[in-house]
Amino acid sequence: MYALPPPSLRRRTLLGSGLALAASAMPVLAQSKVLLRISSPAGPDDWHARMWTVFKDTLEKSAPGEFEVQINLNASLFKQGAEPTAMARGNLELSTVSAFDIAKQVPEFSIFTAGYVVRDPAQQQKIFNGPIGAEMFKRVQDKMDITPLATAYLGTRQLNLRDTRSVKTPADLKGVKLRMPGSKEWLFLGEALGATATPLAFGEVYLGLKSGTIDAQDNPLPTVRAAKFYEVTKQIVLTSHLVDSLFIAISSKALTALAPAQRQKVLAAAQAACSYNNENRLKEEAELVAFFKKEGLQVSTPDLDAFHKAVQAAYQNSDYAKVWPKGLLDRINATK
Ligand code: KDO
Repeated sequence: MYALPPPSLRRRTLLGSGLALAASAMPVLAQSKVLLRISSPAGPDDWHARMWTVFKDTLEKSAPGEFEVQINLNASLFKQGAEPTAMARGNLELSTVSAFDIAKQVPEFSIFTAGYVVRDPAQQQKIFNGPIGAEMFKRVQDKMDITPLATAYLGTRQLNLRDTRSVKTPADLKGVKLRMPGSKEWLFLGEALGATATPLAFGEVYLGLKSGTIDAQDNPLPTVRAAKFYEVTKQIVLTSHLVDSLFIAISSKALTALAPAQRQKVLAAAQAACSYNNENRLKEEAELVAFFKKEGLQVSTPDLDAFHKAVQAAYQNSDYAKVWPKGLLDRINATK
């Protein structure tokens, strides 16, 4: 697991100036709880929403009475994608950030937004808990003023269609209005899959599918269940195009203001939350095809080779690949 915040932060906070020391003493002097506000677009029934309760409970056990953890779901505090800026400004302490959120400010992180790069959840954990993760998270810290603490497996993204159709290759998705979250990195992925990508916030997807303003959405199966998208769709195509990650991140300002022992406890709570999410999500992901079939959905597997080739070619020929650090793709591929 990711043991400690990367060295640049440790230098600034643990070995740093009197300012850091004064800041770390603040919560005790004030005799008040440290406020940790969390914002997430997830609905309460998804594992990466429930994991925040594990975070809160773990912290309450390791540091009784020291923290006030406020969990805000359904994008009720900040809209989806606005969390990193809010954390950098000190208006929010914690959230989950995606590779897509990061790539907006750290373009080389787009390697993790590319379809069919990360192979499976086990490899994902090895990548982000090893040297690649440490290097890439340092770039995030330096540029974004947030500190990634632990990596949650959001699941493997699949296509979910409002009406049934035969989908074997990307060409079969021509003209399909595929909802993607709202950023150019997400839209690129949707287009690489062969569809017509259209941006929409997560909270509007259910109604978009119901009313027919969109034809399809992509998300991991546990989210299709938790957000009840299966009620308003007829087909799942198991493209498995993205082994998706969410990083629990904390505002670096907030982290710096904590006493060293508190930092460790927050880190341990984030790791416990991710472990809870990862275990439950993996287990559920394995069971859900049967559940969706029972609910009357058609579940099909396309020509995965055709999808791999088309998506990988789209990225290799794009500007995204130009800024990927030299050799990183090979190092990712070699991570077993
Ligand atoms: C989504 O909007 O499709 C997405 O899956 C994108 C993720 O990065 C993440 O924001 C997620 O939604 C939310 O946490 C809701 O599950």
